Amino acid sequence: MRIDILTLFPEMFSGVLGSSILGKAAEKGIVQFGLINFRDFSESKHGTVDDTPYGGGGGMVLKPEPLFRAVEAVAGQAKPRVILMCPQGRRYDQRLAEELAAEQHLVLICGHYEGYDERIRQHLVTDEISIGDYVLTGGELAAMVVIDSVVRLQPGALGNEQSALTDSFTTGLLEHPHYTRPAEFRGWQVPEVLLSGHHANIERWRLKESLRRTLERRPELLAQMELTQEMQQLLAEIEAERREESTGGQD
Ligand code: 21W
Repeated sequence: MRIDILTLFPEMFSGVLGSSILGKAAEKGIVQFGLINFRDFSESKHGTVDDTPYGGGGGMVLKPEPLFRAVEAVAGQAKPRVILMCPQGRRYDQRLAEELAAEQHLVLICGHYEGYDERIRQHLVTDEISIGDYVLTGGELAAMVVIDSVVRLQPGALGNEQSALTDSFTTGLLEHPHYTRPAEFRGWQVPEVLLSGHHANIERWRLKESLRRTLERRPELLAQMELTQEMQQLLAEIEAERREESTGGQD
């Protein structure tokens, strides 16, 4: 997979793209990154990339020419997904990460606190993505979130012990609690079942605690899921335990 990033601040990416899973994926040839400063594609000798808005008002608007020229320079023959990182875009989630992970070539466009000339949206961009309802100073951090989540889904990007298949947003449940040594820490015990060596009971406990956590924190995830017989049984137990607690154990 190839990922080209169009930004006025390419230096923001060097740490993230060079480190850890992403750096190793690039070393292994699983992904190739291109960092393009679209100021280099400006038509003016001063490197102008924005201008005042037609119709007046404040702020600046990114001009179409530098972005069109930069995308045309990286696009090649096949048509890449050209993604504009912007607050008005489709909300990013694991489903969209999986969709993008299946592409050969992504081009990510990052801007700052300014508008884009509408012709960029209409005639250059194939997708607009937001990573959530909060205001960033620019699209770069959002692009890094997309890149990180897409690259780790590429075959061979994760070590064997980390599997994308068991991620909570892939299984649909939040993770169960984890414990390691010591078995007692400042008087707090590790749950007995985890020390028992009884694997079937341990799996059942883990599934139950995953369900409990999802019910408590993200009930809308459970509502969207198909539940097995075992999950329904465990949820019934959890609900009985909750009723028990809310009556103070008096019945
Ligand atoms: C913040 C850009 C506000 C534009 C005309 C002139 C990319 C982002 C961003 C930013 C505005 C994402 C205006 C979640 C985000 C991003 C910077 C509004 C006002 N109009 N996902 N000026 N949150 N943010 N422009 O902020 O570019 S993906």
